[in-house]
Formats: sequence, C-alpha cells, structure tokens
Amino acid sequence: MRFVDEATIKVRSGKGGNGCASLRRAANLPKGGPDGGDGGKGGDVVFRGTNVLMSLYDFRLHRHYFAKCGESGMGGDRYGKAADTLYVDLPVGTLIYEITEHEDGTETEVLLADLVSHGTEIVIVAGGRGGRGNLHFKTSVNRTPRTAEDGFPNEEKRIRLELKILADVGLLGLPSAGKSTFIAQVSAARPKIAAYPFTTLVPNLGVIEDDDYERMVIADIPGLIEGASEGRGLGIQFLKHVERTRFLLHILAAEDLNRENPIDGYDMLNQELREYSTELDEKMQIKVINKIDTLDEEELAEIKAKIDATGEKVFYISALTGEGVDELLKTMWSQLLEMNAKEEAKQAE
Ligand SMILES: Nc1nc2c(ncn2[C@@H]2O[C@H](COP(=O)(O)OP(=O)(O)OP(=O)(O)O)[C@@H](O)[C@H]2O)c(=O)[nH]1
Ligand SMILES: [Mg+2]
Repeated sequence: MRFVDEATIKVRSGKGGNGCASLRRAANLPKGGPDGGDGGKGGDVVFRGTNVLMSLYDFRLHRHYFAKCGESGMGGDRYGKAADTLYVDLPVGTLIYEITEHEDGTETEVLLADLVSHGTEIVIVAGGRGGRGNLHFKTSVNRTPRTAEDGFPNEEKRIRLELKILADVGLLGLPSAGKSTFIAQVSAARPKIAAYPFTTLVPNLGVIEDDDYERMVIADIPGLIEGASEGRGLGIQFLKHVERTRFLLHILAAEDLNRENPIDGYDMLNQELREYSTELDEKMQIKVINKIDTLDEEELAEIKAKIDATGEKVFYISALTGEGVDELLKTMWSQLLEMNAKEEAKQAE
C-alpha cells in the first residue's frame, strides 16, 4: 500500500539518580545522623498525538529520542533533581510498534499504542526511579547507615512508527477524465499527466490546507473502466483505497458525455461501485464535468440545461485552466468540515 509513511527510531528513558550516603557533620554535632538525599527520577519519553503534523518525514532524519538522567542526591538532606519528560509529538493516527530483535537475527514487533487523537499521551519508556539516600536506612540498630541505593535503570526501545494516511476525498473517473490534472491544479502534488489512458498507475495524494490549518487529503487513483468491479483494467485493488474516504469526487470529461442525456455519464462507474460494495455505492458523491474549456458557450449551456432539468447538482470545471475550481473547492471544504463535525460528535457519544 502506498499510503503508508514509516520510520524507525530509538527511544531511551533516563536512569534514576543515585541516592546519597552522607553523615551529618557539624562542629556542634559530632555524631550526626544520615543526611544523604534521594536521587531524582530519570526522564520519561512520552509520545503525544498532534494534528499539526501529518508526516513521519522528520523521524526518518532524527532517529534518537533520549531523555536525561535524574540527578544524584546530596548530603544535607538534598534531593537530586528529577529529569524533564521528553515529549515527542507524532501525527494523530500513528501506530507505535516495539521491535524486538532475537538471537537468531529475526525481529518481531508488537503494537504498543495507536495515537488516536490530538493530545493523547503515552509513556513509551519510563525513567528509572531515583535511589534512596541513606537517611531512609536508619534503624534502631543502625543509626548511622553508610549505604544508599543506586538509581534504578532506564529503558530503551526500538520503535517503528507507521502512519496510514486516510484520504478524505477519492477521485473517481474514467481514464483521462482529468483526475491527476485536478489534483495538480489544487495541491502541490505533481502526478504524471498525459493524454493516454492509465497514466496513473499508483494512487497519488494531494493535500490542501485552509487558513485554519484544516487539511483535506485527496486521493487520485487510476482510472476505472467498465468491469472494474470484476477486476478489469486496474480495477478492484484501487477501489479499496477510496473505501475509507469521506466522499467521492466523480469526474466526467466533456468528451465522454452523452450529449442527449449528459447525466447518464455517471451511471456506468456507479454501477461498478454498486457491484463492488454497498459502502462505496452509498458514499456521498460530488459530480463534476471537466474540460469545459473544450466546449463553446452554446454547448455548455445546452448540457447545463439538460442536467438542471434532472435536478442533479453538478459542478462544471476546467482542471486545466482552473475555471470553476474555486467554487467546487468551497463546496468540498464545507462538505468535509460538516462530515468531520458529525463524525466527531458521533465519537464523543
Ligand atoms: N482541455 C483540457 N484538457 C484536460 C483537462 N483536464 C485534463 N486534461 C487533459 O486530459 C488528459 C488526461 O489527463 P489526466 O489528468 O492525466 O487524466 P486522469 O484522469 O488522471 O487519467 P488516468 O490517470 O489515465 O486515469 C491530459 O492530456 C490532460 O492534459 C481540462 O480541464 N481541459
Ligand atoms: Mg491520472
């Protein structure tokens, strides 16, 4: 699957500081008792979910996350300082696996956690407890203990991070409908675009951000043809990619329109969706007619009139020139934000 971002990192907590063995010494206290303080706790490494990040790219560059050790206790009842927690911010949706290496060289991994929401915190490796100073070891028999505890050990783990990027919008259309051109028009993605069918062979993701840092991820998938649900063309494997999107953008190129009944142009692929899964069939769709720059005004007016008569809402764009794209994007944003809000409300219940 292409929508997976991965990185392997090493995390290490801090050792606990050593306890101190010290006896009180003062001119007026010739036989002072123990006054060695405890060592401070070593730092934890805490993973924290954030929706500000969306890629694991940084974690492929910066691979080591080590917290500091606790400070040692000191005489005069002074405690060692605990080390700060090391927070590591990860994109929401990151799966955290611990890798274990075995003696025979093989590796296995277990899932430790799934950072499901913004603000979720998980202690991945805990800092060692500080050792107790000798002031804790005073008993009726031994009033001047000279022993103190060492700090407790730290932990180290190898962690594999995996982020499944969920696309919000799936592009649906015949080969050469202009799906990749659309994604190039609205995002920084630069997929291959060409005048022959099946230019796109693997899905591309385009990401758009609005002024409030909300993100919309659009998946450009290979064109679908009749029989896709039975595996024709590049078919079925890519339908899976759009199964978990919020909605579909169904793009029809002007040249593929039946001028008598233009709205029928969407039926064929919708039939494929229906045969593939009811979930996809029921997914909300925004219908788009692309390449309006190739139509003259009269032709476009005629198509619009016929579509309006059916009561269907269709957007008319040119992915190439950008005409009509802003209006479409506005609708996509409000659709997405509305659906996200509904989903959040549902999850909160
Ligand atoms: N005139 C015009 N040409 C367009 C427009 N959008 C796309 N094209 C052209 O149509 C051809 C196919 O565009 P692509 O974006 O590669 O189409 P696709 O839907 O991604 O095709 P596949 O990846 O093969 O499924 C290219 O030659 C584009 O330049 C448009 O709005 N107007
Ligand atoms: Mg393409």
